[in-house]
Amino acid sequence: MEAPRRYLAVVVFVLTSGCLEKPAPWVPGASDVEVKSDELRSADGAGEVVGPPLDGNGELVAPVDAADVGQQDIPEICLPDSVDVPDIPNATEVEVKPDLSGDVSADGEVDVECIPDCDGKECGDNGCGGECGECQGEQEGCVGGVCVCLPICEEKECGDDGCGGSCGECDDGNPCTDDSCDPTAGCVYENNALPCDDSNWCTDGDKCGGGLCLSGVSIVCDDNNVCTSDTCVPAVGCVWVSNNNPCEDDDKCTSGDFCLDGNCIPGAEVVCDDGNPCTDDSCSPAVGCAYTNLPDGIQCSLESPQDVCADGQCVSVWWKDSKSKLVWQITPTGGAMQWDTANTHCSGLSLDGSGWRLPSIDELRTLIRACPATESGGTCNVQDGGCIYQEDYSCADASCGGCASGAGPANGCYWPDEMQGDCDPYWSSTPSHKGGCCAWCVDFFAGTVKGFAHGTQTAGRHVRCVRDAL
Ligand SMILES: [Ca+2]
Ligand SMILES: [Ca+2]
Ligand SMILES: [Ca+2]
Ligand SMILES: [Ca+2]
Repeated sequence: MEAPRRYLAVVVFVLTSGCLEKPAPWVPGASDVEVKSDELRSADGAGEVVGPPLDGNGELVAPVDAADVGQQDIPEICLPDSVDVPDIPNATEVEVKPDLSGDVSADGEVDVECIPDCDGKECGDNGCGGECGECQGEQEGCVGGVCVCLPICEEKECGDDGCGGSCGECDDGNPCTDDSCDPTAGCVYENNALPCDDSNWCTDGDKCGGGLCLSGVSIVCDDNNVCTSDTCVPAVGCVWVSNNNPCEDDDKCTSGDFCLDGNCIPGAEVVCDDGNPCTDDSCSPAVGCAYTNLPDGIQCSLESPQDVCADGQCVSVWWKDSKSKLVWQITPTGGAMQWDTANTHCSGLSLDGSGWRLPSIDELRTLIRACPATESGGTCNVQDGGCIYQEDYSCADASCGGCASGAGPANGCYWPDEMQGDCDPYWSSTPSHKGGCCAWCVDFFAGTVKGFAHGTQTAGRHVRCVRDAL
């Protein structure tokens, strides 16, 4: 702030040339007496101002008559015809000292001395038309009385401004460019390959290329939950919405499992029933339904007591021939065997009870179907109580030879459909020779009635036991 200027007005009255021999002008009071401008005339002994009169312009009216000045013995004052009194604003506050060492210009103007004010300034106007100092630096200029470096940035968008600062920053706001300043070219933006963000939450590994942020790979939103529909929204990322899809609760003993609130809800319990009375039906979550065979021989039908389980199947173990009224073992047991063994096999058989025996040749012939010559009552003459021994070769005539091989009505066999087993010769209990060496058989492959030796035939001689109806 500019220091207040104080003008020390030294008002000097100089006698005109016509008054040189006269005493020095009188100035009221002592040199340290403050005098009001309108009291520049004189003062009496009591300090009263009695100076010479002023005209309307504040100028002294000369000459001054001593009588007008007062009664004191005051030398006559010689005053110029007129003296310009400096226009002193607010003169009541101006200290005026009667120092007569000053000058008065030729035209009578009173000089006012200017005191330079450089307090706290190293440069700039001193307030009196001069300078407080000069700045030395190449780019220095005076600002507020202080020498400061003035940046030079004409036609430069970046780089050093000469004052330790920068003319501007190179920033294109693009993370995919490296921003730098070339001293001559200005800002330079070079593409980089930094990771970036394409503002798409559904992509990952975004990377800069060609100055652009290139999207990375699509993210996988699969939460491995079939009960949520998985989608990706660029502004949000993965979104999982509960659905009502079918699902599997990892329990194979429930079915119709369904999704609810993102969870798989068990459906109805699985009913494990194979409709087979010879299996035990159960369920385990890991496996589901399981069917275990019940032990063989267990009766499996209330209506048909002959039905028992065998290898997990409910089968009839015997069949009653409505024509002969005989009850036959349906499935042969024991395989091929000698005649003696066949007899003991049947007598010891426990199949829905006991009472089994090896059939006689008459009983066995009742099983023959579709081969009239060897069926019961056919032309083949071999029969219990009749022609039975083969020594005379009179019993087994040509008709006992049966029919075409493998052409029977039950899968090629000449027996009822209900029968199971190999289509081979089956032992009867009836001997075919007097010596007891041999016995009659029926070969159901051709419907043949034929005798075989007891112990020499171990292959293909089967047994189907029979008993009477209960
Ligand atoms: Ca992304
Ligand atoms: Ca899901
Ligand atoms: Ca389930
Ligand atoms: Ca079952």
